[in-house]
Amino acid sequence: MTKNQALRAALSNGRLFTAMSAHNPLAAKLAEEAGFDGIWGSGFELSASYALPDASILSMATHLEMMRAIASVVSIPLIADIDTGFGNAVTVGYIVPQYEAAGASAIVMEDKTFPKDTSLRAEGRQELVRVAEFQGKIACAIAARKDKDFAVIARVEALIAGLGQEEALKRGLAYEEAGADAILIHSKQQTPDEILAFIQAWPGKIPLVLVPTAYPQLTEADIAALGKVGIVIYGNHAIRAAVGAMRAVFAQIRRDGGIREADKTLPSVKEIIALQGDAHMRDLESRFLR
Ligand code: SPV
Ligand code: MG
Repeated sequence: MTKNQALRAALSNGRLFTAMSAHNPLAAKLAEEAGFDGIWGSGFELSASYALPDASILSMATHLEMMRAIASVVSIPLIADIDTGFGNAVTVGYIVPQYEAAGASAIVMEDKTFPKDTSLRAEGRQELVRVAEFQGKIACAIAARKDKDFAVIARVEALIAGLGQEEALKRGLAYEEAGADAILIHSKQQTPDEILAFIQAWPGKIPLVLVPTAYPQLTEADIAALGKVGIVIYGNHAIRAAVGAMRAVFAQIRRDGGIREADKTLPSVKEIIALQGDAHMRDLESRFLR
């Protein structure tokens, strides 16, 4: 089964697919090692890793190259976060084949205006494009894909923009009609109520995708029991884990005036060399270095 087929199957087999965020290939490898079904190529994480806001500041080329690097080191599907599609429907028609060629198995495109603001920022600028315009962007993404198993996931930001359930449901259905393979419905409410109300009311035939960052109480078992959700994305846990771990170790080294104590808590250099793909290099060395 190809990576695209594995993700496609997840959208129809009724089993919840779990995707962990990554901002570089090493994080993606660790997510695969931990047993996640796929990788979320998060724009938020990549922006954060450059210490920049997630607000259409990094270029498409920067994101695309990171997706290529991630896809080349993992054997699980990569879902690429293409934000607003970096432009209009015509732009989308050019970038989708590039993401597909880079090894992504799906794109998620959101119905916000370009330049976007990140969804979970307090008082962020959340403006949506017209429904017809976004339907055109989805239809163009579908027309542009080469492999029919490459998934086009439409992301509804109506709840993030405070436009309410009716608008969110209307947009979800309009995007399904335009050909989307799944609907990512995003919410920044700190309880699952808003998202649960949407899921209960969702009349569409295609599965939903959740990013429960703001409402972490909802477990995978809870989500699976709802029956309508195909994918859960953990949106920023790699970068937050990295920030927490680096802060703690850096502070300890400053406190101790040296690395002796901190060293005991860290993965060994040998472990990092293994993660760099040492086994493959040793194989090449033994076979071809003459
Ligand atoms: C991302 O991880 O880049 C996302 C999810 O799009 S969120 O940051 O919650 O909008
Ligand atoms: Mg994003």
